[in-house]
Amino acid sequence: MVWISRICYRKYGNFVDNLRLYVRGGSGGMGLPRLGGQGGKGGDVWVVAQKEITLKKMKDKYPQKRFTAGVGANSSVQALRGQKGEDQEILTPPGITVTDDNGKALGELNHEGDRVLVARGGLGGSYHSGFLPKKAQARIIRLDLRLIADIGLVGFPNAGKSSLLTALSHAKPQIASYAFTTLRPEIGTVMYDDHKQISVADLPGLIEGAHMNRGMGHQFLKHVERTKQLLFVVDVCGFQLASKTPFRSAFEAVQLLSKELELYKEELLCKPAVLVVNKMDLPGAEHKLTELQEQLQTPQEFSHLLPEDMVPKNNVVFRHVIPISAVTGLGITHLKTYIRQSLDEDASLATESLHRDKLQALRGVVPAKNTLAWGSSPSV
Ligand SMILES: Nc1nc2c(ncn2[C@@H]2O[C@H](COP(=O)(O)OP(=O)(O)O)[C@@H](O)[C@H]2O)c(=O)[nH]1
Ligand SMILES: [Mg+2]
Repeated sequence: MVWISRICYRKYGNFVDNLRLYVRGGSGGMGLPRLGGQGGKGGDVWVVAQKEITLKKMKDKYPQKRFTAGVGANSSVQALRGQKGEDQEILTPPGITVTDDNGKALGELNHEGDRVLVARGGLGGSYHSGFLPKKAQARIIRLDLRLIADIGLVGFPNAGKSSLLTALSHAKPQIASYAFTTLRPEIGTVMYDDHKQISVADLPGLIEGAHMNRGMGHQFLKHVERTKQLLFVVDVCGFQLASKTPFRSAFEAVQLLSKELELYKEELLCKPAVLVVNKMDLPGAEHKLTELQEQLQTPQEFSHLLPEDMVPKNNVVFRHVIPISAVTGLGITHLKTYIRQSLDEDASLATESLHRDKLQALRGVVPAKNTLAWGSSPSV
Protein backbone atom coordinates (compact mmCIF):
# COMPACT_ATOMS: atom_id res chain seq x y z
CA MET A 1 0.00 0.00 0.00
CA VAL A 2 1.21 3.53 -0.74
CA TRP A 3 1.16 5.46 2.48
CA ILE A 4 2.26 8.83 1.25
CA SER A 5 1.02 10.57 -1.80
CA ARG A 6 2.84 13.64 -2.93
CA ILE A 7 0.10 15.87 -4.19
CA CYS A 8 1.93 19.08 -4.85
CA TYR A 9 5.01 20.96 -3.94
CA ARG A 10 4.65 24.64 -3.40
CA LYS A 11 7.66 26.90 -3.66
CA TYR A 12 8.92 28.97 -0.78
CA GLY A 13 8.03 32.63 -0.83
CA ASN A 14 4.27 32.81 -0.61
CA PHE A 15 4.16 33.43 3.06
CA VAL A 16 6.37 36.19 4.37
CA ASP A 17 7.55 36.17 7.98
CA ASN A 18 10.43 38.63 7.70
CA LEU A 19 11.43 41.61 5.62
CA ARG A 20 14.60 43.67 5.23
CA LEU A 21 14.07 47.31 4.45
CA TYR A 22 16.33 50.22 3.65
CA VAL A 23 15.34 53.30 5.67
CA ARG A 24 16.74 56.81 5.55
CA GLY A 25 15.74 59.94 7.42
CA GLY A 26 15.36 63.19 5.49
CA SER A 27 18.44 65.45 5.22
CA GLY A 28 18.42 68.70 7.13
CA GLY A 29 18.03 72.04 5.37
CA MET A 30 20.83 74.60 4.91
CA GLY A 31 21.22 77.40 7.42
CA LEU A 32 21.46 81.02 6.29
CA PRO A 33 24.85 82.47 7.41
CA ARG A 34 24.03 86.07 6.53
CA LEU A 35 21.04 86.25 8.91
CA GLY A 36 21.87 83.39 11.30
CA GLY A 37 18.95 81.32 9.94
CA GLN A 38 18.49 77.66 10.85
CA GLY A 39 17.68 74.96 8.29
CA GLY A 40 14.72 72.64 8.96
CA LYS A 41 15.33 69.20 10.48
CA GLY A 42 14.86 66.28 8.12
CA GLY A 43 11.84 64.00 8.73
CA ASP A 44 12.16 60.74 10.72
CA VAL A 45 11.20 57.24 9.61
CA TRP A 46 8.87 55.30 11.92
CA VAL A 47 7.53 51.77 11.86
CA VAL A 48 3.89 51.77 12.98
CA ALA A 49 1.70 48.74 13.76
CA GLN A 50 -1.63 48.38 11.99
CA LYS A 51 -3.83 45.28 12.17
CA GLU A 52 -4.89 44.94 8.53
CA ILE A 53 -1.34 44.86 7.19
CA THR A 54 0.69 41.72 6.52
CA LEU A 55 4.37 41.49 5.62
CA LYS A 56 3.36 39.95 2.29
CA LYS A 57 1.20 42.99 1.46
CA MET A 58 4.11 45.29 2.35
CA LYS A 59 6.47 43.33 0.15
CA ASP A 60 4.07 43.44 -2.78
CA LYS A 61 3.31 47.14 -2.36
CA TYR A 62 6.93 48.26 -1.97
CA PRO A 63 9.07 45.90 -4.04
CA GLN A 64 12.02 48.32 -3.73
CA LYS A 65 11.77 48.10 0.07
CA ARG A 66 13.14 51.64 0.45
CA PHE A 67 11.67 54.28 2.73
CA THR A 68 12.95 57.85 2.95
CA ALA A 69 11.53 60.73 4.95
CA GLY A 70 11.16 64.28 3.63
CA VAL A 71 14.05 66.77 3.60
CA GLY A 72 14.10 69.83 5.87
CA ALA A 73 13.66 73.16 4.09
CA ASN A 74 16.58 75.55 3.71
CA SER A 75 16.52 78.68 5.79
CA SER A 76 15.53 81.68 3.71
CA VAL A 77 14.90 85.36 4.18
CA GLN A 78 11.15 84.65 4.25
CA ALA A 79 11.48 81.76 6.70
CA LEU A 80 14.65 81.98 8.75
CA ARG A 81 13.75 78.78 10.54
CA GLY A 82 13.36 76.25 7.73
CA GLN A 83 10.36 73.91 7.86
CA LYS A 84 10.82 70.39 9.21
CA GLY A 85 10.79 67.56 6.66
CA GLU A 86 7.81 65.21 6.63
CA ASP A 87 8.03 62.00 8.67
CA GLN A 88 7.65 58.69 6.86
CA GLU A 89 5.51 55.97 8.45
CA ILE A 90 5.97 52.34 7.48
CA LEU A 91 2.86 50.34 8.36
CA THR A 92 3.50 46.80 9.62
CA PRO A 93 1.35 44.18 11.34
CA PRO A 94 1.50 43.89 15.15
CA GLY A 95 3.63 41.09 16.61
CA ILE A 96 6.84 42.32 14.98
CA THR A 97 10.38 42.64 16.31
CA VAL A 98 12.49 45.33 14.68
CA THR A 99 16.27 44.86 14.55
CA ASP A 100 19.13 46.47 12.65
CA ASP A 101 21.07 44.40 10.17
CA ASN A 102 23.46 43.22 12.88
CA GLY A 103 20.62 41.79 14.90
CA LYS A 104 20.55 44.59 17.50
CA ALA A 105 17.01 45.11 18.78
CA LEU A 106 15.48 48.47 17.93
CA GLY A 107 12.03 47.79 19.35
CA GLU A 108 8.88 45.71 19.32
CA LEU A 109 5.45 46.38 17.92
CA ASN A 110 2.85 44.46 19.88
CA HIS A 111 -0.38 46.41 19.54
CA GLU A 112 -2.12 48.50 16.94
CA GLY A 113 -0.61 51.99 16.98
CA ASP A 114 2.74 51.01 18.59
CA ARG A 115 5.62 52.86 16.90
CA VAL A 116 9.39 52.55 16.70
CA LEU A 117 11.78 55.19 15.37
CA VAL A 118 14.09 53.53 12.84
CA ALA A 119 15.91 56.41 11.11
CA ARG A 120 16.39 59.96 12.36
CA GLY A 121 16.29 62.93 10.06
CA GLY A 122 19.42 65.12 9.89
CA LEU A 123 19.57 68.36 11.85
CA GLY A 124 19.27 71.56 9.86
CA GLY A 125 22.35 73.78 9.43
CA SER A 126 22.83 76.43 12.11
CA TYR A 127 25.47 78.68 13.59
CA HIS A 128 27.00 75.70 15.49
CA SER A 129 27.48 73.61 12.36
CA GLY A 130 28.75 76.41 10.17
CA PHE A 131 25.21 76.49 8.71
CA LEU A 132 25.73 73.08 7.08
CA PRO A 133 23.07 70.45 7.63
CA LYS A 134 23.81 67.11 9.34
CA LYS A 135 23.44 63.89 7.39
CA ALA A 136 20.39 61.79 8.12
CA GLN A 137 20.53 58.30 9.59
CA ALA A 138 20.40 55.51 7.03
CA ARG A 139 20.40 51.79 7.60
CA ILE A 140 18.96 48.42 6.87
CA ILE A 141 16.33 47.22 9.29
CA ARG A 142 14.74 43.84 9.63
CA LEU A 143 11.13 43.15 10.57
CA ASP A 144 10.49 39.70 11.99
CA LEU A 145 7.09 38.27 12.73
CA ARG A 146 7.44 36.76 16.18
CA LEU A 147 6.71 33.08 15.85
CA ILE A 148 5.27 30.97 18.63
CA ALA A 149 6.46 27.71 17.05
CA ASP A 150 7.85 26.24 13.84
CA ILE A 151 4.76 24.14 13.23
CA GLY A 152 1.13 24.81 14.09
CA LEU A 153 -1.48 22.05 14.38
CA VAL A 154 -4.75 23.06 12.76
CA GLY A 155 -7.80 20.89 13.22
CA PHE A 156 -11.29 20.65 14.62
CA PRO A 157 -11.76 19.42 18.18
CA ASN A 158 -11.23 15.67 18.61
CA ALA A 159 -9.15 15.27 15.44
CA GLY A 160 -6.31 14.12 17.68
CA LYS A 161 -4.06 17.19 17.82
CA SER A 162 -3.18 16.78 21.48
CA SER A 163 -2.57 13.06 20.98
CA LEU A 164 -0.33 13.83 18.03
CA LEU A 165 1.63 16.40 20.02
CA THR A 166 2.22 13.77 22.69
CA ALA A 167 3.32 11.22 20.10
CA LEU A 168 5.74 13.70 18.51
CA SER A 169 7.16 15.38 21.55
CA HIS A 170 7.59 15.28 25.28
CA ALA A 171 4.63 17.55 25.89
CA LYS A 172 1.81 16.18 28.01
CA PRO A 173 -1.28 17.98 26.79
CA GLN A 174 -4.73 17.23 28.08
CA ILE A 175 -6.42 14.58 25.97
CA ALA A 176 -10.14 13.98 26.19
CA SER A 177 -12.95 12.91 23.96
CA TYR A 178 -14.90 16.14 24.18
CA ALA A 179 -14.49 19.44 22.37
CA PHE A 180 -12.45 22.47 23.47
CA THR A 181 -9.94 20.65 25.61
CA THR A 182 -7.08 22.86 24.60
CA LEU A 183 -7.77 26.46 25.45
CA ARG A 184 -4.36 27.97 24.89
CA PRO A 185 -1.46 26.91 22.69
CA GLU A 186 0.48 24.02 24.07
CA ILE A 187 4.02 23.91 22.72
CA GLY A 188 5.92 20.66 22.39
CA THR A 189 9.47 20.07 21.24
CA VAL A 190 10.35 17.39 18.73
CA MET A 191 13.88 16.10 19.30
CA TYR A 192 16.09 14.62 16.59
CA ASP A 193 19.12 12.37 16.87
CA ASP A 194 21.47 15.19 15.84
CA HIS A 195 20.03 17.35 18.67
CA LYS A 196 18.08 19.58 16.33
CA GLN A 197 14.76 20.62 17.87
CA ILE A 198 11.53 21.69 16.24
CA SER A 199 8.69 23.29 18.15
CA VAL A 200 5.09 22.30 17.51
CA ALA A 201 2.09 24.24 18.80
CA ASP A 202 -1.23 22.58 19.47
CA LEU A 203 -3.54 25.54 19.00
CA PRO A 204 -6.92 26.12 20.67
CA GLY A 205 -9.74 24.29 18.91
CA LEU A 206 -10.89 25.71 15.64
CA ILE A 207 -14.60 25.48 14.94
CA GLU A 208 -16.87 26.52 12.10
CA GLY A 209 -17.37 30.27 12.35
CA ALA A 210 -13.99 30.93 13.97
CA HIS A 211 -13.37 33.79 11.57
CA MET A 212 -16.42 35.51 13.08
CA ASN A 213 -14.74 35.02 16.44
CA ARG A 214 -16.95 32.10 17.39
CA GLY A 215 -15.46 29.81 20.03
CA MET A 216 -11.85 30.79 20.53
CA GLY A 217 -11.93 32.07 16.95
CA HIS A 218 -9.63 35.02 16.57
CA GLN A 219 -7.27 34.03 19.32
CA PHE A 220 -6.77 30.75 17.52
CA LEU A 221 -6.32 32.30 14.11
CA LYS A 222 -3.85 34.86 15.43
CA HIS A 223 -1.64 31.99 16.59
CA VAL A 224 -1.89 30.26 13.23
CA GLU A 225 -0.23 33.33 11.71
CA ARG A 226 2.75 32.90 13.96
CA THR A 227 4.05 29.56 12.79
CA LYS A 228 6.21 28.73 9.79
CA GLN A 229 4.27 25.74 8.54
CA LEU A 230 0.92 24.14 9.26
CA LEU A 231 -0.10 20.57 9.91
CA PHE A 232 -3.78 20.16 9.17
CA VAL A 233 -5.02 17.30 11.33
CA VAL A 234 -8.23 15.48 10.41
CA ASP A 235 -9.95 12.35 11.69
CA VAL A 236 -10.05 9.93 8.76
CA CYS A 237 -13.61 9.01 9.76
CA GLY A 238 -14.79 12.63 9.84
CA PHE A 239 -16.44 14.31 12.79
CA GLN A 240 -19.56 15.80 14.28
CA LEU A 241 -19.04 18.77 16.55
CA ALA A 242 -22.40 18.48 18.30
CA SER A 243 -25.58 16.46 17.86
CA LYS A 244 -27.26 19.49 16.25
CA THR A 245 -24.55 20.06 13.67
CA PRO A 246 -24.14 17.92 10.55
CA PHE A 247 -21.63 15.11 10.23
CA ARG A 248 -18.54 16.13 8.25
CA SER A 249 -16.27 13.78 6.32
CA ALA A 250 -12.47 14.18 6.41
CA PHE A 251 -12.60 15.95 3.05
CA GLU A 252 -15.25 18.34 4.29
CA ALA A 253 -13.16 18.99 7.39
CA VAL A 254 -10.23 20.00 5.17
CA GLN A 255 -12.50 22.34 3.20
CA LEU A 256 -14.00 23.88 6.33
CA LEU A 257 -10.60 24.43 7.92
CA SER A 258 -9.37 26.08 4.72
CA LYS A 259 -12.48 28.27 4.61
CA GLU A 260 -12.01 29.48 8.18
CA LEU A 261 -8.38 30.41 7.46
CA GLU A 262 -9.33 32.06 4.19
CA LEU A 263 -12.07 34.17 5.74
CA TYR A 264 -9.70 35.38 8.44
CA LYS A 265 -6.73 36.12 6.17
CA GLU A 266 -6.43 34.67 2.71
CA GLU A 267 -2.68 34.74 2.96
CA LEU A 268 -2.76 31.99 5.58
CA LEU A 269 -3.60 29.52 2.82
CA CYS A 270 -0.20 30.26 1.27
CA LYS A 271 1.63 28.88 4.26
CA PRO A 272 3.34 25.58 3.55
CA ALA A 273 0.94 22.91 4.75
CA VAL A 274 0.91 19.17 5.29
CA LEU A 275 -2.24 17.12 5.76
CA VAL A 276 -2.12 14.58 8.56
CA VAL A 277 -4.88 12.00 8.37
CA ASN A 278 -5.27 10.59 11.86
CA LYS A 279 -6.94 7.54 13.43
CA MET A 280 -5.79 5.14 10.71
CA ASP A 281 -6.18 2.33 13.25
CA LEU A 282 -9.99 2.56 13.06
CA PRO A 283 -11.94 0.01 10.98
CA GLY A 284 -12.48 1.05 7.34
CA ALA A 285 -9.82 3.75 7.59
CA GLU A 286 -7.90 2.72 4.49
CA HIS A 287 -10.93 2.85 2.26
CA LYS A 288 -11.80 6.30 3.62
CA LEU A 289 -8.22 7.48 3.07
CA THR A 290 -8.36 6.44 -0.59
CA GLU A 291 -11.63 8.30 -0.99
CA LEU A 292 -10.15 11.41 0.67
CA GLN A 293 -7.11 11.34 -1.60
CA GLU A 294 -9.32 11.13 -4.68
CA GLN A 295 -11.35 14.09 -3.50
CA LEU A 296 -8.21 16.11 -2.83
CA GLN A 297 -6.98 15.56 -6.38
CA THR A 298 -10.01 17.38 -7.84
CA PRO A 299 -11.64 19.25 -4.96
CA GLN A 300 -13.82 21.37 -7.25
CA GLU A 301 -15.72 18.24 -8.33
CA PHE A 302 -16.73 17.62 -4.75
CA SER A 303 -17.56 21.17 -3.74
CA HIS A 304 -21.31 20.38 -3.86
CA LEU A 305 -20.88 18.40 -0.63
CA LEU A 306 -20.87 21.61 1.38
CA PRO A 307 -23.09 24.71 1.27
CA GLU A 308 -21.66 27.21 -1.20
CA ASP A 309 -20.54 29.72 1.41
CA MET A 310 -18.46 27.07 3.14
CA VAL A 311 -16.37 26.16 0.11
CA PRO A 312 -13.00 27.92 0.04
CA LYS A 313 -12.19 30.06 -3.02
CA ASN A 314 -8.78 28.47 -3.22
CA ASN A 315 -7.88 25.02 -2.02
CA VAL A 316 -4.86 24.49 0.13
CA VAL A 317 -2.20 22.66 -1.85
CA PHE A 318 -0.68 20.19 0.58
CA ARG A 319 2.97 19.37 0.25
CA HIS A 320 2.24 15.91 1.54
CA VAL A 321 -0.60 13.79 2.84
CA ILE A 322 0.55 11.60 5.70
CA PRO A 323 -1.69 8.96 7.28
CA ILE A 324 -0.95 8.27 10.94
CA SER A 325 -2.34 6.89 14.12
CA ALA A 326 -1.45 9.01 17.10
CA VAL A 327 -2.55 6.14 19.32
CA THR A 328 -0.61 3.22 17.79
CA GLY A 329 2.30 5.36 16.55
CA LEU A 330 1.81 4.37 12.93
CA GLY A 331 3.38 6.93 10.54
CA ILE A 332 4.78 9.09 13.35
CA THR A 333 8.45 8.47 12.52
CA HIS A 334 7.83 9.33 8.91
CA LEU A 335 5.95 12.49 9.89
CA LYS A 336 8.82 13.55 12.15
CA THR A 337 11.33 13.09 9.35
CA TYR A 338 9.14 14.88 6.87
CA ILE A 339 8.51 18.04 8.90
CA ARG A 340 12.23 18.33 9.57
CA GLN A 341 13.01 18.04 5.88
CA SER A 342 10.30 20.50 4.92
CA LEU A 343 11.51 23.16 7.39
CA ASP A 344 15.15 22.64 6.36
CA GLU A 345 14.23 23.06 2.70
CA ASP A 346 12.44 26.33 3.35
CA ALA A 347 15.25 27.62 5.53
CA SER A 348 17.81 27.03 2.81
CA LEU A 349 15.60 28.66 0.18
CA ALA A 350 15.15 31.66 2.48
CA THR A 351 18.92 31.93 2.96
CA GLU A 352 19.43 31.76 -0.80
CA SER A 353 16.97 34.55 -1.39
CA LEU A 354 18.65 36.69 1.30
CA HIS A 355 22.00 36.20 -0.40
CA ARG A 356 20.47 37.15 -3.72
CA ASP A 357 19.10 40.34 -2.15
CA LYS A 358 22.46 41.25 -0.66
CA LEU A 359 24.29 40.56 -3.89
CA GLN A 360 21.89 42.74 -5.82
CA ALA A 361 22.38 45.54 -3.31
CA LEU A 362 26.18 45.22 -3.56
CA ARG A 363 25.91 45.61 -7.29
CA GLY A 364 24.60 49.05 -6.52
CA VAL A 365 20.97 48.55 -7.41
CA VAL A 366 19.63 49.91 -4.18
CA PRO A 367 21.57 52.42 -2.06
CA ALA A 368 21.66 55.98 -3.33
CA LYS A 369 24.56 58.42 -2.94
CA ASN A 370 25.33 59.71 0.54
CA THR A 371 23.83 56.63 2.15
CA LEU A 372 25.51 53.66 3.64
CA ALA A 373 25.96 50.43 1.79
CA TRP A 374 23.65 47.54 2.65
CA GLY A 375 24.71 45.69 5.72
CA SER A 376 26.87 48.36 7.30
CA SER A 377 26.19 49.83 10.71
CA PRO A 378 24.08 52.91 11.26
CA SER A 379 25.47 56.39 11.39
CA VAL A 380 23.95 59.79 11.90
N1 LIG B 1 -8.61 5.39 17.55
C1 LIG B 1 -7.90 6.49 17.67
N2 LIG B 1 -8.29 7.46 18.52
C2 LIG B 1 -7.53 8.57 18.64
C3 LIG B 1 -6.36 8.76 17.86
N3 LIG B 1 -5.83 9.97 18.17
C4 LIG B 1 -6.64 10.50 19.10
N4 LIG B 1 -7.67 9.68 19.39
C5 LIG B 1 -8.75 9.90 20.35
O1 LIG B 1 -9.54 10.98 19.91
C6 LIG B 1 -9.98 11.77 21.03
C7 LIG B 1 -9.57 13.20 20.85
O2 LIG B 1 -8.16 13.31 20.87
P1 LIG B 1 -7.40 14.64 21.24
O3 LIG B 1 -5.95 14.37 21.03
O4 LIG B 1 -7.82 15.16 22.57
O5 LIG B 1 -7.96 15.60 20.09
P2 LIG B 1 -7.86 17.20 19.93
O6 LIG B 1 -9.15 17.75 20.41
O7 LIG B 1 -7.70 17.43 18.46
O8 LIG B 1 -6.69 17.65 20.73
C8 LIG B 1 -9.38 11.10 22.26
O9 LIG B 1 -10.33 10.26 22.81
C9 LIG B 1 -8.23 10.32 21.71
O10 LIG B 1 -7.92 9.20 22.50
C10 LIG B 1 -5.96 7.70 16.95
O11 LIG B 1 -4.96 7.77 16.24
N5 LIG B 1 -6.78 6.62 16.91
MG1 LIG C 1 -6.67 18.99 22.24
